[in-house]
Amino acid sequence: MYMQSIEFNEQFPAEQVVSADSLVITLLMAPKRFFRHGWQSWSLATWTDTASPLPIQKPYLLHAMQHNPDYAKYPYPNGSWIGAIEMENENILLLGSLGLDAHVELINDHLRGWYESGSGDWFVGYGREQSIFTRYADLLGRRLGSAKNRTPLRVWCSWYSLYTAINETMLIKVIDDLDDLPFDVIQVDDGWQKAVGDWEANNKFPSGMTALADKIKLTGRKAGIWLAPLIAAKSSKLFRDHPDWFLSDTHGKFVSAGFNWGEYLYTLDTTHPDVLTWLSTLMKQVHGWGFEYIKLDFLYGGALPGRRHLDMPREAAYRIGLKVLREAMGMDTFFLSCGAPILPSLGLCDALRIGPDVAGEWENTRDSLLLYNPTIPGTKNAIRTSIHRKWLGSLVQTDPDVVYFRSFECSLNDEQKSLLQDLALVCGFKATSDLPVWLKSDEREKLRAFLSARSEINQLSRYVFNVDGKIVDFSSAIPLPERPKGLDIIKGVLTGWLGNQAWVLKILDSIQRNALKKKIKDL
Ligand code: 9PG
Repeated sequence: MYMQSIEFNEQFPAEQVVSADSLVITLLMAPKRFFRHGWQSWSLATWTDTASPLPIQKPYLLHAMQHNPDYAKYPYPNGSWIGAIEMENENILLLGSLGLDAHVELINDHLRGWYESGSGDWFVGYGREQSIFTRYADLLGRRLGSAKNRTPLRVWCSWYSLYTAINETMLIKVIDDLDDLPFDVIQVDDGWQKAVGDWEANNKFPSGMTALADKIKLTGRKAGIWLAPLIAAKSSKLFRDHPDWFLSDTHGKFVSAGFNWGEYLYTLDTTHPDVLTWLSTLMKQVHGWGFEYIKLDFLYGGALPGRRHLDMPREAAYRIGLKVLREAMGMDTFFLSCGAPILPSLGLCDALRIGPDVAGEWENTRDSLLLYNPTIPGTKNAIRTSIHRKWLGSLVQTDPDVVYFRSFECSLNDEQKSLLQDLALVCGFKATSDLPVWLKSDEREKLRAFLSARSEINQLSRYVFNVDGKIVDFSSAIPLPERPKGLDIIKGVLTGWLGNQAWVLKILDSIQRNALKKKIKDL
């Protein structure tokens, strides 16, 4: 074990790079605030109050898909690769790894980072927040690379209106209805595939995926598609046919990649040669159908802890898989990674989702208060985490998820909608799922203006930006929910228990699907 320790003092250097398995910085006193950096796109990133550690988020069944699962119940302030603290003079001290498989914790006046296996370099920066993060990003770019494709694309994505209820007829109608709205990409999201793991068109797409891509391309736009190639649902043919391709633990039990679509999820071992061949063939096929914008989702699966065919650190194993996917889809394809571990995805994708999903509501009481879950879809959650990852913008296109212009099927008020739109401008990524038929004529024109404008952005302070001469303050999205009190504690325990039961999630999933089908039928 190669341990290093340094002491923080008045003459601390602005930056240094230290090599160590484990590096401890002894501070002058216990800090009040800690910058917590979540592992993957959806995991919480924010400044937290060290006086009251965050409650463990619920339900536990979803930890693998929302957290760095090994640290989901960690009792001290901690984060993936990065930890920073605020000083009295408003300077920050940042400890960030320059390699993968690293974690940082704060215990009283000790800020400590360690590599899960072996040794690596650490960046230690002290000074003004924005310049320290910029410098850290710069060094990360040199180690891990940065996106080559910097041209921002304006995307219409099917998810946040139609969800899994998409079908060929409906998408063709959307393509027609979008008419001359200035989108560069029409992206088909979840719902076209036979199963998660079986990436072939289902019977809602009888003409097949090539025909759909052709239809999109005829409008002069790129065709985009969603897949989650590293995971598979328990009921998929892939999982049944190739159980030996999936990650298991030391007892030989399959590693859970979470629970979604009413099913348990498992994850491929990206060190297995047959898996890599399968991934490569899949990507070539999807690209061959005509899709030139590919959103790969639930990518965290490839980096979950487990026993692999080749014994290597989990994030290094993930990166092997991601590289194969990237090369097979073609370097000219626009690659958006989502649900992706942040550092291990750098240099291999063009864009990265930097926060949880938005939703047509600001905050959901069940999820935020009773489950204390800041990763579950919701606009406040999405803004909070995305704004704390804006610093990644020099390395990759940062996707804060879609914006809403519609008032139909959306309870966000005008202020919340425009905050989300301003976030898109600040992050430089414009996307929406608003169905053209849902937009009133003034909403459609506002969307057109938003898509057409070029913006001038200036960061004034942590949460305040000058966006085209308008002062935009994201502070309203930052507070974490209040800790439950009184009766809510009991309700929280009960909700957490229910959320942990596969049968409950299965019922919820089928209720949601039926409600959606009904809604879509009226379109
Ligand atoms: C499709 C969606 C969309 C979306 C992605 C991702 O924690 N969760 O339970 C959770 C589930 C789904 C999810 C995010 C989090 O959404 O971010 O844009 O593509 O999959 O299924």
